[in-house]
Amino acid sequence: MDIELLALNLKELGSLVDAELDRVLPGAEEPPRPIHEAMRYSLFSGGKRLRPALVLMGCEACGGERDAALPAACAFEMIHTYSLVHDDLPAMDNDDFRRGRPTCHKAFDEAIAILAGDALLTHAFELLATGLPASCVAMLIAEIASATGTAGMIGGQVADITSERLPPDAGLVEFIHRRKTAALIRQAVRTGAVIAAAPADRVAAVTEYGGKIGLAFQIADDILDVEGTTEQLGKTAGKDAAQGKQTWPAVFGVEASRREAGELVEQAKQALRPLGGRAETLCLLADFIIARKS
Ligand code: GRG
Repeated sequence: MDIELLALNLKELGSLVDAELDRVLPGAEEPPRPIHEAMRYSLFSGGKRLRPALVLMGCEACGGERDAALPAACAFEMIHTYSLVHDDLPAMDNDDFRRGRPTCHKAFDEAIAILAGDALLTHAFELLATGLPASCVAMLIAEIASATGTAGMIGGQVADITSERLPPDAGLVEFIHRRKTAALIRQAVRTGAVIAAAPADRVAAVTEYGGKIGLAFQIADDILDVEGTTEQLGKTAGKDAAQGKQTWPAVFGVEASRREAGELVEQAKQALRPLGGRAETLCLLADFIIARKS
């Protein structure tokens, strides 16, 4: 399989996830309308659907059925979208554009954007509680809550906000990236492996892969913020430097960052060796994560 086939695979998985999200979300007409319109506005706005694809691919790479992982895949996209909606708020990164169109608080208002983010998060956990296999539902809910709470995504976001304009610091940027971004990506692919009832060594292999591509993803994102355009990214380019953020290029420079992302991807692919040929799609996805232009 080459990168074009991966693109087709991602498109197919994205369509599957979109159809399921449409099915499980309250309709835009359902009262109270503004919140359901806002949730749908932010979810159906052209995201890459990387995290749900990782849930589905992680499950398939471990011999599981795609359908068993679909509710969890949708839950990860809801959690990810909630984080973007809240991150864009004036109290946080204060951004006007996301996924190529006005951010949720610009298209609606701040109160609705806050509530839409909250509702996406709570809906995600409802979906997990009702859609995960009975054998692993409690364990996965605890793990996903931890990966998205103060030990993970929220903790990383707090460190990100509170370290703006501090001198670039290698330890700090790794602390932020591992929590803000890598924790959710790592948990997405791990969740797929657990749903497939994979043996512990395979779950561990997939989890190691997830942590490494998660960090590589954020380093690639930092590089894109330096080198990409607003049009290409669908969000304001060059904001990290303007806000004095802790980024990989700010600490190590762009070229060293590119090298580090490449090495992490190679290590991630190595980690998948116990899975053999079944891991081919995940390996290609790792390459895509650092080759992407948006
Ligand atoms: C507000 C609780 C809370 C957390 C915010 C994830 C995050 C923490 C903030 C979002 C902004 C940001 C820079 C996140 C880092 C991860 C990242 C690069 C997200 C964008 O992910 P993509 O490129 O987005 O997969 P699409 O739109 O394709 O889904």
